[in-house]
Amino acid sequence: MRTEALVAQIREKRSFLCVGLDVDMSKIPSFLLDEPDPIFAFNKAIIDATHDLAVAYKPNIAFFEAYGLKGWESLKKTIDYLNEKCPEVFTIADAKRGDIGNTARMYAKAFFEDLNFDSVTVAPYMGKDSIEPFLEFEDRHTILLALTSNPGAFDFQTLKADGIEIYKHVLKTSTTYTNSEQLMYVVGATKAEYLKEVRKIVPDSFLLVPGVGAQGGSLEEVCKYGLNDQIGLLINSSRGIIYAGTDENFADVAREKALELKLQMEAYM
Ligand code: OMP
Repeated sequence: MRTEALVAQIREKRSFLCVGLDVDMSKIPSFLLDEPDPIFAFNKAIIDATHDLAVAYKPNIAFFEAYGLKGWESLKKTIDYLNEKCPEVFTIADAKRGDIGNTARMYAKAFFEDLNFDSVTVAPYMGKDSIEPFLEFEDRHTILLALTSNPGAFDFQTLKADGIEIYKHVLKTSTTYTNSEQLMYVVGATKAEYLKEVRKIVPDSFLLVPGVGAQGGSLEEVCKYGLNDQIGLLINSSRGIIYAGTDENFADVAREKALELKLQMEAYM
């Protein structure tokens, strides 16, 4: 998907909500466990209930891989359903990959060609040759971890090298890569005050911002420092939406939570 199409969708839906599909079988309503594919049944219900409110969906690959072959089948069904049912939405494979060039190329093939995702999350630690193979895919986006939402982010990402924090090196250096216009960046909602600095380096890039809801990040702060002319934000909530309800009406409750966030976003647009 081209960035222009994402921006048009955001303006049309008046939302920059990303729904995270982090499906844990121990948390989904128990009646779904009788379904032949409980994970897909859960995702389908969530997608059906929220796709007019969300502009992006982010299946976190760990939650599928944890269930082996069956989990991978559920992932395939989920992405195929998203691409067929709501082709306008932006899809993110949250895989946090990163490896030497020829291996990176195979990761890129897996997520862009075989599964047909619009984007994939990538860890920047191994540098240029681990990232550029993803950028060779036209109209696909690579979402680099810049400043993550977890407490461990301070172990390395904010340390200084040559007087500059490492997450700033990630932002600056990556803008020199071939096809860097296809890069987006992860900045955690729990680090909203850093967005001012992030925007000085990448004023026009889209930022994927996880960490509102369950991790305590503030939507207001993120919007204050992160919004740009094209909106430039995708704000993810996973547990806060998908596990808000626990019984037969879980999808309706998920919709209510998604609507709450969408209305708050609309107010900041
Ligand atoms: P909730 O805390 O349940 O909303 O889920 C957050 C989702 O975003 C999970 O899938 C995380 O793996 C992911 N995430 C973070 O929480 N923090 C980050 O810094 C980066 C990500 C991510 O890349 O999406």
